[in-house]
Amino acid sequence: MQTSLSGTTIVAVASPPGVGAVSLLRVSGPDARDVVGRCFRPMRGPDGKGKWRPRYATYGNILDQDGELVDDVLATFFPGPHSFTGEDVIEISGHGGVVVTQLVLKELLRCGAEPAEAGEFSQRAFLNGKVDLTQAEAIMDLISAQTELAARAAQHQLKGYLGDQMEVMRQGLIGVLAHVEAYIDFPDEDIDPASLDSILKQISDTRAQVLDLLGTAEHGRILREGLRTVLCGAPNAGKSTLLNLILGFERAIVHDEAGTTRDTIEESVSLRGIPLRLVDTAGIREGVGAVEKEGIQRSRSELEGADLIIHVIDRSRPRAEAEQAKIPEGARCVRLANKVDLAGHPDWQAECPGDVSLSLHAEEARVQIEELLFRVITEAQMTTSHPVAINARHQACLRQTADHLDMASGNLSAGDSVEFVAMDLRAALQSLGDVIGKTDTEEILGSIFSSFCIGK
Ligand SMILES: Nc1nc2c(ncn2[C@@H]2O[C@H](COP(=O)(O)OP(=O)(O)OP(=O)(O)O)[C@@H](O)[C@H]2O)c(=O)[nH]1
Ligand SMILES: [Mg+2]
Repeated sequence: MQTSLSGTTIVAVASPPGVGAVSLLRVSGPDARDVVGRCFRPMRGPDGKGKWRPRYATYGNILDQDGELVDDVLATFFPGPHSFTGEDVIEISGHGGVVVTQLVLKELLRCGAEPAEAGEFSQRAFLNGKVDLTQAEAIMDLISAQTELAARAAQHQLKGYLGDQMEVMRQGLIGVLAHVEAYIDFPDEDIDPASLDSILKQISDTRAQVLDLLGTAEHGRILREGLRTVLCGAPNAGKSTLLNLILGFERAIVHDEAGTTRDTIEESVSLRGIPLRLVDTAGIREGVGAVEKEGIQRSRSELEGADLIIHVIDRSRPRAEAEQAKIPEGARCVRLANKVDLAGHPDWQAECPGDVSLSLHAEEARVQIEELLFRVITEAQMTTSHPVAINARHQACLRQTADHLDMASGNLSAGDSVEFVAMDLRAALQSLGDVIGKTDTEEILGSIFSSFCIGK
C-alpha cells in the first residue's frame, strides 16, 4: 500500500455543485480501498475475486449501514504512486443529483474518510512530488481560465514549462555555487581570472533569464484577471450602449436621459481569446447631485486603475473639456467618436475627434469595435504568445532572485570574500527554488563533490 505523507484518507465531491448527468467523488489516501470497500458492493468482484484492478471501472452499489441502496456507481482504482495525488485514489461516478451525491459522500465519511480541505488533493500531489508548485498553481489557473488564451497559458504551465525553466536555471546556479564554494575551502587561493569571468557570465546569463520571465508578469496578470478596460465619457455619449454591444446582451440600462448610469458596472468577456474586464462608468460632468457625484468619483478611480480606457465621445454634442481632463496622463486610451448618424457639432468640425468615427447603432459597429480593440491590444503587446506568463507569487520570488544575483556579481567583481558571494548565491537559489517549492542544500553538496576534485 502506498504510504501517504499525511496518513489520512480524504474524500470530496470533485464535480461542480448542482445537478448534472454524472457526479464524481474522489477518495485519496492509504486507506482508500478499505474506506470504499466498507460501503461499495461490486456487482462482480473488482476482478472477480474481490480485489481492485488498477485503472478498471467497476460497476456496483453504494449501500448505507443498513444495506439499503444509496446509488449505483462506477468506481475506478488508481494505485499510488501512479495517481494524481501519488496516493491510492478511488474515483466514484454516480448519478449527478445534489442529494444523491451528498448521500454517497456521507457514506464515505461514515466509512472512515475525512472531508478534504480546499486544494488538498493538489497539495498532496505537490507533497508527494507529482507536480511542482507552478504546476499545482496551473491547475487552478486552468480551472478558472475565462478565455482560450488563458487556458492555453495554464496548460503550458501545467505541462511544466515554467517549472522546467526554473530547474535549468537552478541547476546552472548550483554549478556556479559549487564553483564558488570550492574556493571557500582554500582561503589562500584567489579565484583565477578565467574562472571569475566564467562565473560572472553565468550569473549575468541567469539574471537575464530571470528578467525575461519577470517581463511576463503583466501578461500573467491580464490572463488571470482580465484586461481592465474602462469605458468613460460625458453622460449620454453611448458608454452603456458600447458595453451592451461588446457583451452581446443588454447588461446596462441605456436611455437618452443624461446620467443614466450611476454606479460602475463590471462584466467579463473574451475578445478573440483575450480576457477583458469591461467597466461601464457614470458619465463625467460637473454640477450634479450627491448620488451622481459619488458615481463620478468612482468613474475617476476606475480610470486610475485601467489597463485600457475607451473614451466615448458624442460628436453631435459640444466638446466637454472636463471629461478629457479626467483621463490620467499617459494612460492607454482609445477615442471613439460616436453618433455619426447625427449631424456633427461645430466643435468637432475642424478635427476628427477619435481614433474611429462610427455609430454604435450601425450594424457593422460590433465588428469595427472588436477589430479596433484587438489591434490596439496586440500592437501594444498587452497579451503574449510567450508560453509562460508568471503570477504575482512567481514575480515576488524572481525579483528577489534578481536582487541576490545582482549582489553576488557586485561582491564578486569588488573582490569581496567568496563567502559573501556564496551567501548571495544561496539566497538566489532559495528564492528561485521557492517558485517551484524546492530548495535543497543536499544537492549543492552533491554537486561540489561530484564535479570538483577537493583533494587537489
Ligand atoms: N443616434 C444615435 N444615438 C445613440 C448612438 N449610440 C447611443 N445612442 C443613444 O444615446 C443615448 C445614451 O446612450 P447610453 O449608452 O445610455 O449613454 P451613456 O454614455 O451610458 O450615458 P450615461 O449612463 O448617462 O453616462 C441612448 O438613447 C442611446 O440609444 C448612436 O450611434 N446614434
Ligand atoms: Mg450609461
